[in-house]
Amino acid sequence: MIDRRGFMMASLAGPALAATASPALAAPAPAALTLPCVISTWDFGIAANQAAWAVLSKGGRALDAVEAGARIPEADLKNHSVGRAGYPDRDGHVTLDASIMDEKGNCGAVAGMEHIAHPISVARRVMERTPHVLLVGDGATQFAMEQGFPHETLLNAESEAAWREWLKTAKYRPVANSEVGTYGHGGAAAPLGVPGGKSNHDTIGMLALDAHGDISGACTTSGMAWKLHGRVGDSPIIGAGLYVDNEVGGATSTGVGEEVIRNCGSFLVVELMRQGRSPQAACEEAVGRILKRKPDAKDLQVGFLAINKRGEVGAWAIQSGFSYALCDGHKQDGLLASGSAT
Ligand code: SD4
Repeated sequence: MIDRRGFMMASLAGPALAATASPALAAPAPAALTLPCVISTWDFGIAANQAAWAVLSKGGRALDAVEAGARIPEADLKNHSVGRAGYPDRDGHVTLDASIMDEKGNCGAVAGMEHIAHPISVARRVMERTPHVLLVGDGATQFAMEQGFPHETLLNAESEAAWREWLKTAKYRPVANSEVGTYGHGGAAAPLGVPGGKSNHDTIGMLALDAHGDISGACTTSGMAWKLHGRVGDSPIIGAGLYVDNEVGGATSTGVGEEVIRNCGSFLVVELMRQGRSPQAACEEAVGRILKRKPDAKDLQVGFLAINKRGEVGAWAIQSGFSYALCDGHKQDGLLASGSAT
């Protein structure tokens, strides 16, 4: 278990730790962001935050901000972990997961949805135009098309080539999470590295506080590369990959979704903050809970990112390499390395 000193040292080492992830990494996290503000997972969160900032800086609603922000990596053809050009599942299908939640506790999500490039916007339509929370698979695609979203081929040449390369050595044997370097299918060393790690990271999780102090969150991903067809991760599960509560703050996660779902990760972080923990302490406790129940999870990556209503931010991961982007009126391109438990 990491102690406070360990965390401080990891934080101090942060910029060096993540220097390989991006040259733009800055100093350790500020004590708090000023409102309005937005934070998101990974270095591609910088561009997403700036799209969210365009909404927030004009006095816009946090919900509109997180939707606008999440759409940036969804549209990015160089990003193989979110939206268009996402890596496919074992059978070559690009299946997308997303969820969104507002300050009133309204939420919507889609899981395993194919052929629609902006799952975050479909999730918002589920929230606003249906009595439901979660639509899956073909039903989600059908709903999206009824709502006017274009039907597209999401697998691009680069992603297909990577999948075909993986197929050469894949054995399609489901394996335990503890087999490092494989994800879901034994036999092949994962060409993408540690599941959820630096080179196999997916998912943008985003949390925004608007000028009124209202919070919303969004989470969108193509999930783990080469997953079993039909596998759903944490990102579209409210309370796992995303949770916000306007009395407290919000949390989101990235990494191996199974471990997050098992521990109701984002809900846990928010509830710990409700009980008085700082966002940082809450993220550390949630990671610690995963490792306590399942020590083998040390070989996987899970990262939590959280913010409370005062704009205080926290982040913590099982392994080093998790970065997160911060944006407020002072600085719109902040990027920090999270500390880690191992
Ligand atoms: C999932 N949490 O589908 C997502 C993937 C991810 O870094 O974030 N990987 O489990």
